[in-house]
Amino acid sequence: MTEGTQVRLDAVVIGAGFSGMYALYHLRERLGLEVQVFESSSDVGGTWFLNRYPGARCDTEAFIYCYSFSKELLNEWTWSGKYPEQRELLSYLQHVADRFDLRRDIAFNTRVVSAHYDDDSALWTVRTDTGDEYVCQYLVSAMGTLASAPYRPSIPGIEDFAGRWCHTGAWPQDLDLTGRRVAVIGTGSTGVQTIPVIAGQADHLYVVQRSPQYTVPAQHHTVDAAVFAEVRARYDEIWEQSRWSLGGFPWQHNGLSVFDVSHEERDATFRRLWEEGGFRFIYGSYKDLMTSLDANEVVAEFVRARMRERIEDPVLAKKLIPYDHPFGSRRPIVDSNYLETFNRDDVTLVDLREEELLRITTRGLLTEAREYQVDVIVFATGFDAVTGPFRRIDVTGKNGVTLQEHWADGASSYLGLMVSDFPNMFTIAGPGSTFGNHPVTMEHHVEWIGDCIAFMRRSGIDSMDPTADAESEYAEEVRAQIRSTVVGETDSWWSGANIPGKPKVPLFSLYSYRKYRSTCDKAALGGYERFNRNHSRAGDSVTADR
Ligand code: NA7
Repeated sequence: MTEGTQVRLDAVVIGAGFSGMYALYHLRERLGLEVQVFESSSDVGGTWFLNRYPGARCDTEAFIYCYSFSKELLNEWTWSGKYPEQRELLSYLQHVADRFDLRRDIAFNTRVVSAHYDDDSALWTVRTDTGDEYVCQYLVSAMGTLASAPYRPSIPGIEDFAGRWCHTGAWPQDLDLTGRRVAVIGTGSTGVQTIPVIAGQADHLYVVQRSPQYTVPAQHHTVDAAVFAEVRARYDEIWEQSRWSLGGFPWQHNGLSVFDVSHEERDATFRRLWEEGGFRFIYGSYKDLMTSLDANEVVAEFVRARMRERIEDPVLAKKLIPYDHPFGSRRPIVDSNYLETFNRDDVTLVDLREEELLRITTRGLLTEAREYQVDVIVFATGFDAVTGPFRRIDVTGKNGVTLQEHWADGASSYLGLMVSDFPNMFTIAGPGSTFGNHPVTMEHHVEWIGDCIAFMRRSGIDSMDPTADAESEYAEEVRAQIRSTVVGETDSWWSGANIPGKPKVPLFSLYSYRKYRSTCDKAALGGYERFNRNHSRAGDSVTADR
């Protein structure tokens, strides 16, 4: 295309990760729309294209961390083990792109810089950094919640550092850590994954910890093809269970309270789930783990005891085990060999609760206690979740109001799917959406969007956006849900608390995926009653419950 041209489309999708690829497939193949996807990276994959740090691996089991929409795809792809590595996931997504001929509608190395809604035409004008303009009726954000907005804290002195530094989410492919002195700042899911692997490469590793975290062992292992054959035979049941589960996984709690059973029985259940590893421990045990602080403390104590067993030095164990927040009140962490890494002589914990980090020097990190001389600083400091990806785009809705203005006091949307005054803009995993196994929750979002667009086309509706009341009532519902769980006021990226200055509001509904899903389905019943529906072609506008 010649630079500066304007193209008319039905839909623009931003991002070609898991959700953008499915959005393209669904809107193009199932609805017959003309769709264009923009992706700032040079290939598909999103999170799995960008996160290439040592040890990058999915912490959800492979057999349910994949698309379910195509039986053929499920039957032809075999995973190498329980948890797929970044490289394997990227190959899978590349295979999906080829198999469904998705690349022809994806513009790579192209960043969307603005999206403006025009009230009169009810159309969006999308501009890219190539200087081109695209006019479309539907705008779908599939930018993901994390990967496209890495966060690095501004620690004074970084510009003086003589070594190399990087963020885990933008890993330099030429960075060789063999024999180097390395500092990793951050012990969230990413830090916990990369620390054991970097420890095996570096001459000495300094782990800079601000807060200790609970961690559950992954119990990773390779998986025989025969096991996947069994899974394939049960896939209908597995997906159905996952779609109506607590978190998008095919396991359920046992329906009992922690206090309904004896200590021995409880301990046996926890030990069995601990051996199975990962999220089964969180989603497959007792019903009140996430809703009763007393029940949670019983589980937390079990986890602390298991963590203690893995650390040889009791003084170190005290620093690495959390006591100040409920188990599961921050995003659960699944690890392979994390705590054992601290038993090595060439790994040192720098506990920021004991020695404040003052600055970065030319030679490394200066704390209140001493200077740590390093060659490389790795920032495993997370992401500006959910709203971060939108900061790089000028999104302007009805009456010239920008999304940043709309979200100035905290991000909100209706169902995590649509924003009041931003008609026909759909946000996959937007603020207030559910938190769970992403491929499962994302497929539901895409299909909900597809159903909504199909409804609009059937009904001659040009544009739709949720009413302000629907959006604010939904936000209150999400807040109430959070208050009814053990998450409460615990700070983390789930509420935006990890980003200085970001308004603290729940960015996810953390209650139950099953409940969230039926709430979305109900919102569509009866002709999307809580949405403003604009029939401009017929000159007829319906403003719902305002
Ligand atoms: P997280 O979970 O946000 O973890 C970031 C880590 O970085 C965490 O340990 C933070 O400490 C630490 N951090 C952040 N800022 C600082 C400063 N200024 N000084 C020291 N330490 C700091 O990000 P991840 O990448 O690990 O995981 C994000 C998600 O990706 C994960 O949940 C999965 O869904 C995939 P804190 O605990 O806040 O004290």
